[in-house]
Amino acid sequence: MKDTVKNEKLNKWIREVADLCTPDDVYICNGSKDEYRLMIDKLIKSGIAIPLTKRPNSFLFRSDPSDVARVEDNTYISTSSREEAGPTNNWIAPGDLKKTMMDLYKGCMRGRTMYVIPFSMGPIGSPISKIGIEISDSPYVVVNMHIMTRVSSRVLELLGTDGDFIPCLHSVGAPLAPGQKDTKWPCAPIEKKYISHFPEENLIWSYGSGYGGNALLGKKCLALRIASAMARREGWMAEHMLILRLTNPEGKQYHIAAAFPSACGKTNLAMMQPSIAGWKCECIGDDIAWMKVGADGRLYAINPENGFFGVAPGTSYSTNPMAMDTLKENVIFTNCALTDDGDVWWEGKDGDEPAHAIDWKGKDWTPESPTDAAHANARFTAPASQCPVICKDWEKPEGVPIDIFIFGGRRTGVVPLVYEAFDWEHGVFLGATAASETTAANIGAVGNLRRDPFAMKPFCGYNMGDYFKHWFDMGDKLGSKAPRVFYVNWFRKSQDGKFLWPGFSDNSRVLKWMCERVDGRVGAHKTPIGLLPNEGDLDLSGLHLSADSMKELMSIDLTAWKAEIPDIEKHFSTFGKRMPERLKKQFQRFIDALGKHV
Ligand code: TSX
Ligand code: MN
Repeated sequence: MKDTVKNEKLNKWIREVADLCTPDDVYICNGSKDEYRLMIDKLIKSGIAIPLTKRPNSFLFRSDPSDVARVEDNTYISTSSREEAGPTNNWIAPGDLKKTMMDLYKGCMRGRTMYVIPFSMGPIGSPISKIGIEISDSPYVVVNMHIMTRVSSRVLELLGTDGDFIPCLHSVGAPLAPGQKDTKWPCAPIEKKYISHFPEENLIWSYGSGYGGNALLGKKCLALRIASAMARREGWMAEHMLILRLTNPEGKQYHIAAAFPSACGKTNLAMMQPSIAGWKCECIGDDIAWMKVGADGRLYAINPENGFFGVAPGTSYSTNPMAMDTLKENVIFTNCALTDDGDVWWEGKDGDEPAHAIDWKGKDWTPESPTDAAHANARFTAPASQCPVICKDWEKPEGVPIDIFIFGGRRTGVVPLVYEAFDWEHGVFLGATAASETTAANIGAVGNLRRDPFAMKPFCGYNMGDYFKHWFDMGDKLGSKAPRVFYVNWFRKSQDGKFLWPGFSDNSRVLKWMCERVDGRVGAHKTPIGLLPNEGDLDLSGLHLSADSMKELMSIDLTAWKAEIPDIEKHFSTFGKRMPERLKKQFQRFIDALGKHV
């Protein structure tokens, strides 16, 4: 251990954690292919990883049925005061939470190996990147971190003797008594799961879950919750946004960052291939954007991740062919179904459903079975570098200059296909009021309207009222170089219940209009809710869309918009004193504009 770890803070922390958690072994990861292979081989031997004959170097894992998703009710932002965490976060005082968790951590790695995982979020050495060290007793976490982050001994070198890092402590919370046989997916019961963030000291403590964002701490915990708090302190942005590059037929590049709540097809948009001739679209990231103001005053974005941790069900050659091609080899699948010929399957995959499969719980499944073969939150973990349309500049240390921000949600009615904010301040209002109707993928009733400001509700590591203010502050800093802001809704339905907009590749038509707005090539008309495309400006060439459908898609029903006011009022009132005056002013402007158009 002494040989590889020269960083004092890290050495001390490793020793403290080992003393507390009492693992059988400590292993420092180097991120190499050999290390990955050795870990996978062990997981295969114990029956935890299932090799897939159809996909080279790819494996299926099945989680415990109780450990299948992020646990938001067990997720805490532990700041000195409850006020600092704000109304959108669970809060326990740091002293109390640490005491509770220290008791849980005591001896929790008995019978297991403690892995020390040095990783970089963002290209190693980029001025925008951050170094994290995850300590985990889960080999599944190690192999996933290999794909999702840059795990490397170079990170330790970069740390040197006194460099700083974000400590991320993780345990599945299932110590083994001497001779006790391990389960295939060890984890703790729900009442012992804690996903805790201490933003005032850049610290993450996770206990009891081995799944996704609860356990792969570089992603939601570090790159969003902790990073958002750092970004506010340091004057940059950590956002729940995809990043893409559009290139027009003349070769001009536009960079777009877009925030959507879950079940809106964010990964699909990130890898979308345009249906309009001459336009090119490349993926830079599908989930998180870290953005800093560059020397030229523009906003530059990097994708801090190294892979895609995507929802498998619904992913197909028709919804996302580029994702499907990303998944051909070197992939970890979790909670997908296993076919008899040794491939994975999930609901919504292309072709016929298999006549027989093993479902995500390890049981026989046929099309007659009453349950789904794959879990609705089944995932793929795949290297971003394997995406056929990954942008050649996706690892550029300085990032790409953002021209356009998009917010959106899934709305059956009311919200038109696309509109532009009048200015940055109005754009902040659009982000702050973003809402989506719940689908079967959410818990609770289908079709309820849920506010998810900036798609950051589960991921903002501090008071969301202050987060809104941070957006205004960034606007002040960026001035005329701020990205233009748009709102989209791909999901509006006609009176007879059919989607009005074809979506997917045809969304490129909407993005094209945004680019032409940036260049001042097209106008827009002012409405109470924002700037709408003028008739004929949206490129609908080759699209079979009736004039009536288009009219319905772009229509603004002022009565329906007025009916939104009480819900926005209720939403905004939860932020109390922390609600920026400038946002209240935007809301008042919105109310007034609607009032004038009776
Ligand atoms: O991801 C989606 N996008 C963004 C794509 C770049 N989805 C899937 C959402 C679930 C995650 C969409 N679904 C989109 C969309 O733009 N639009 C729709 C709605 C829709 C569904 C099916 C059709 C059309 C629209 N089919 C036909 O028109 C044949
Ligand atoms: Mn996400």
